[in-house]
Amino acid sequence: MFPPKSIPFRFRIFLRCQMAAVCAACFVSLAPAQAALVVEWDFSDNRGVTLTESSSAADARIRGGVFYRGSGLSAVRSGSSMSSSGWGSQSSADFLAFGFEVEPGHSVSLQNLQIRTLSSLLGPGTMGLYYSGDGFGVPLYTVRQPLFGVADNDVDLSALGPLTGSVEFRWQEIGNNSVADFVPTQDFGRFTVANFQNRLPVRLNGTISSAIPEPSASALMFGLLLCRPFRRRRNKPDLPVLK
Ligand SMILES: [Ca+2]
Ligand SMILES: [Ca+2]
Repeated sequence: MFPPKSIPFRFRIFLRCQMAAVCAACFVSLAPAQAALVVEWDFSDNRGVTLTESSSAADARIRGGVFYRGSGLSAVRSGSSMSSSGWGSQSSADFLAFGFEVEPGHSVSLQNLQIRTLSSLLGPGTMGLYYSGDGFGVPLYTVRQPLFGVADNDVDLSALGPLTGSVEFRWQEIGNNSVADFVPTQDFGRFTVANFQNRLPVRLNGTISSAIPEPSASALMFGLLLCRPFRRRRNKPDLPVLK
């Protein structure tokens, strides 16, 4: 059984431990990265007027930002959510923003955004999700807000690729047509965000990569270095025994 019995028992045990560590490191290195929490915001505990909403959890390599309104909007009282009025104009200041910052040395590949949105009857009818990567130029996603209902949006963001630094998303109205259709969006109409399916915090999921070698890779290199002298010894032909 490897390592051979010609090696002292203690050293064999040590080598076995190192080999096990190397195998574990290989397994971790080769395993596909699973999408996980990047950052989330919990609206379930909100009461009254929400001016801004801080992130409730985030990966250690991410600094969660706040949900905040553009200067064209006003806060409206709402429960378990964050609600805004002032959508009647077609101003670039009419937006609801949120985002995060990636710590230096890391990048994030987003998988999806999960968020519930709803509009009142004369609130904004069609909403677009924009992001800072293209200067909020083209909507990544659009949703037609349902009449007397909610939209649970599970937005695929996997096409964005690795993101670094500050990232911001914005909800903005597309056009100026209310949920009631054929009626312009009114300033007193509301747009509201809340927890996805009324149970999961608003959440960005994805995978985070590091430019710094992962511990598993370091362990692999360390293990290989330890094995080198041992492998040399195995391949070395036995010296003749002098008598
Ligand atoms: Ca909250
Ligand atoms: Ca508008």
